[in-house]
Parts: sequence; structure tokens; C-alpha cells
Amino acid sequence: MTSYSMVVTVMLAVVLLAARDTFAVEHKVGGALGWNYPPNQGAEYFANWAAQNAFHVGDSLSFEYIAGTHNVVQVDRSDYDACTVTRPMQLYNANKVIVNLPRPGTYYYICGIKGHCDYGMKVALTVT
Ligand SMILES: [Cu+2]
Repeated sequence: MTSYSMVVTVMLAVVLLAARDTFAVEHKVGGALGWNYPPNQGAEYFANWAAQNAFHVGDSLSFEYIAGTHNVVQVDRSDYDACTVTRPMQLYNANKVIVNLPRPGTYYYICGIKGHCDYGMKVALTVT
């Protein structure tokens, strides 16, 4: 490889890395519905929404709802499964909550208002 083509290769790599940051996506949780009661009771709505999206490191989530009607709690797997808030990791109350996804892994969110998680306001997603 000539030094010229090496320089071009390095420059291309830098541009591609920069582009990856530029294309970080803000995912509106729940799509048009936002962070609200799913149309049918159950966990399927937000599970389907998550399955239709690809989440990458650097992306963010936007939970949108009318403040006071819901909240957003990041929980661990067991709280997620049981719809409990025994070990909340983060609690958000604003009407538009932006959550960054800085690391790969599985993230669990529920609405912490009594009964809402059981109604289906829960979402789990894996960031790669
Ligand atoms: Cu709620």
C-alpha cells in the first residue's frame, strides 16, 4: 500500500466514524402513540415497537406524554418483569424525557404510576 492510499484510507475511516455520530437516532418511544396507554392492554404494543427499531450506542430515546399523567422509571430486569419499582435506577417526570443510550446492553423502562405498567406501559430494548 502506498503512503498516499494509506492516508486516504485513514481519512475515510475518520469520516465514517464522524458520520456514525451524525446519524445517531432519537427514537420516539411508542411511535405516534408516544409514552401512553397502549391501545390494547398488555406488553405487546411497546414490545412490537422495540422490535421494529434498531438501537445503537449514541442513540437516544424520547418519552413523550403529558406531564403528570405518566413518568418514566429505568428499572432492572426483575422489576421490569414484576412491574415493581423496588430498585429504580432513574426516575424522570418531565413531559418530554430524553434518555441517552451511551453503552450497549439491555435497558428496561416502565411507567412507575400504580397500575400503568400492568396495563402495558413497559418497554425493554437492547442497544448494540
Ligand atoms: Cu403511566
